[in-house]
Amino acid sequence: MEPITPSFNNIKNVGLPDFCFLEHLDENEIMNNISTRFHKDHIYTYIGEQVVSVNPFSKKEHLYSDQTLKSYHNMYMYEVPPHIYSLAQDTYKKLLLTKENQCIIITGESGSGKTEASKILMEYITKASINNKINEKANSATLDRSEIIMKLIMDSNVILEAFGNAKTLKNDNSSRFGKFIEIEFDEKGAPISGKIQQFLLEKSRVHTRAIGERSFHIFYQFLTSKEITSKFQLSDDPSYYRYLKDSMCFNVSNINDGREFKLVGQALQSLGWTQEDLDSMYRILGAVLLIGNLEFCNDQEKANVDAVNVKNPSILKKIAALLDCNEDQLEKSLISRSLTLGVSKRKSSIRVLLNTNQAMETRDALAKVLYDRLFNTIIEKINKAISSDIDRKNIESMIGILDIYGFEVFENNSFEQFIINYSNEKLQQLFINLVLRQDQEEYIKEGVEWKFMDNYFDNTPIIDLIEGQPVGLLKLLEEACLIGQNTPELLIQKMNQFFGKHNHFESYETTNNLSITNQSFTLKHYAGSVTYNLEQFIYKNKDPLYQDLINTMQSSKNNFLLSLFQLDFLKASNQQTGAKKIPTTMASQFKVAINDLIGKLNSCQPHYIRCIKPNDEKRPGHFDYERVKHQIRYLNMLETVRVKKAGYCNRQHYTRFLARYKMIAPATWPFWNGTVKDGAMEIAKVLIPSPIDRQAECQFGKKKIFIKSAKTLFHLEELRSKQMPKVCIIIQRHWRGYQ
Ligand code: AOV
Ligand code: MG
Repeated sequence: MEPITPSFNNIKNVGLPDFCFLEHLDENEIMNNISTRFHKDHIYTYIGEQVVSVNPFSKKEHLYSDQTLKSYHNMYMYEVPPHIYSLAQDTYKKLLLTKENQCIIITGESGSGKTEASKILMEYITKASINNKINEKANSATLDRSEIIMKLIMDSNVILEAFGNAKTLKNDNSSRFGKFIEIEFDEKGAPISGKIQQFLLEKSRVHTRAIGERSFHIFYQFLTSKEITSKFQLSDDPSYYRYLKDSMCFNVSNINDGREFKLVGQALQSLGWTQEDLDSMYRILGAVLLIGNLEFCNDQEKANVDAVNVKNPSILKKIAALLDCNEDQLEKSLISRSLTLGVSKRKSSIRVLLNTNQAMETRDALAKVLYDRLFNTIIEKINKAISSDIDRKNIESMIGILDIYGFEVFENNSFEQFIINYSNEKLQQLFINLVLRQDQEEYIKEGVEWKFMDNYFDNTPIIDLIEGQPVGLLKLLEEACLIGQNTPELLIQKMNQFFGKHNHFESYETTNNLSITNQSFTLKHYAGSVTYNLEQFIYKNKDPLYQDLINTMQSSKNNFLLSLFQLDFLKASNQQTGAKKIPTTMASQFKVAINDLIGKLNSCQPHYIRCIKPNDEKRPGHFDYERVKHQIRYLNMLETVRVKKAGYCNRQHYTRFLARYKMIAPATWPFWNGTVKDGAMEIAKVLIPSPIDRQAECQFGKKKIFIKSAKTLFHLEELRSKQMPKVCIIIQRHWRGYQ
């Protein structure tokens, strides 16, 4: 195992385990350290109590063995090599100690390793909390419940990834939704319940995506089952379905769809899904794929030449059978739309026939709504299973784990990337606020000297540009959706009018940049510039949900399918009773959700994992210096280390400090009868005899000692190593005394 307390010798060999140990702090030193460590297979490094993780793109089994996991049990972060386990242990320990809610925020760009990190975290928390419960000698009923809950939460990962992840050009297993998993504990630290919150699934992936990408894993998975495809008379060939065929990618080299599908089935069953539920789900998946094969043709006999009919009625028949709804009604809701005219009692309804484009749009809207509702229902069912039978009074505190979609830039960026990158901006801002606040608070709480630092990159102007009031990009987009006249060109004009001179905004009017057309704009995000194509923004933000489609789904005889549309019944009755309105457009709903989440995270004790992607080719062992440097810059790493170092490179509880270093001072060795703080002061006297130097290097807080520089920490370790033979002799004598 890597020693946590480095001597100057091994710095050259394996790098320093904590960036705060760097004596001369600059970008090069950070880069050298991270690169040395990466090449020596040390993918984790601390910045104080944060963990920086560099994706190895290859399995490192020894890092996650049972033995390694056990070696982190009950240890403090500074005592053990950097690892996600030590951060998980620290989080759990703080939960037990303070009974305060904890959250772990995992950030990094697409493919940097956030989702993997979240699974490693959960594995540790599962094992540590159950182990703790055994030690607490809890009654066996609670122990069973804890084990069951954690197993269900772990199982739900498999399901969520199957339905919410997909291969993109950046990542073979990219999360296309954001998730916040809360594990709730009783007063003894046993997990007793859980909750999963999801953020805006990228549902347009069901019908469209870039060439070389895949739709959600589950579609390819369930087609591998001959039993299911023959039961529902579906083709098992993914290329038969236009929705899957269009992006020309069916297999992913390191993903075994058949094997994953078995795991998904087992996980769903362990959550209590019946065979009937599973069958209904397969019916919906099959129907969604077949919906994509529907085509429309002009109906010459109708007065309106634009009007269309379904060209392939046999497919329509199959879809109606799978969804157990009326075939004629289904066709009607795809090729026409009812419009309500007049007000209150004078209301009347007319039917408008759709043209080909409108019918195709309606068809895709049906596929999207079915899949999105299915995804939400799955999460609801998971939540029911992991929170049932629980008396909420028993919940003392929780650990929340946030794993969202990472910052991404493609050749063509649309509304989805805008939302994804906006949420990453929000997290970046939270990081800046919390990291500064956290340190400030700790220094003040402990009563040590502290000098304020504020020379970091602040992304507040970008966030204000996006969500500012009274005018921000979201507001303009919302207006474009609610008011008639809403073309991308008009929207761009409005954006220019308000933000043409903004430092983080560019458009064709403000720049000669050829990549920006009159249907696009560029935002200079904290992590880089992204040009967004506005073409689909208004449509996607409106996310029209055609009432006729909903009515058709609500006429189904399949109970499972009906349950997906239950909320619409509720909404309709709320509208009649005039209940509070929820925001109507996607972006404004997302803004409310992300701000609620930020509020929640703000009320927890935060812990950070910052993930770095070493190269864009997913190549094991390859460290692309420039790509990493770019990330180091926008992650504000140098500034973070500076802020941490401006304070103190190391802080330790007096009890631990005394236990580890008491052999250094004659006054504390072998026994010390005073307070732990006085004992630590005795050790510090031996460490730095000059009172002035000592005062500059060590600060004595209420519960912790703060050590300024890594040099002092190394010196401390050297003194300890020198005294170790003496300790061994005494221990041997002690044992002989018993023999
Ligand atoms: P992400 O969550 O950050 O991207 P993932 O966690 O999905 O990224 O990681 C991408 C891939 O990198 C994984 O599928 C693994 O193959 C590999 N990987 C990541 N972490 C490790 C690790 N610790 N050890 C070995 N391999 C790893 V996105 O969801 O796209 O933002 O939206
Ligand atoms: Mg992910």
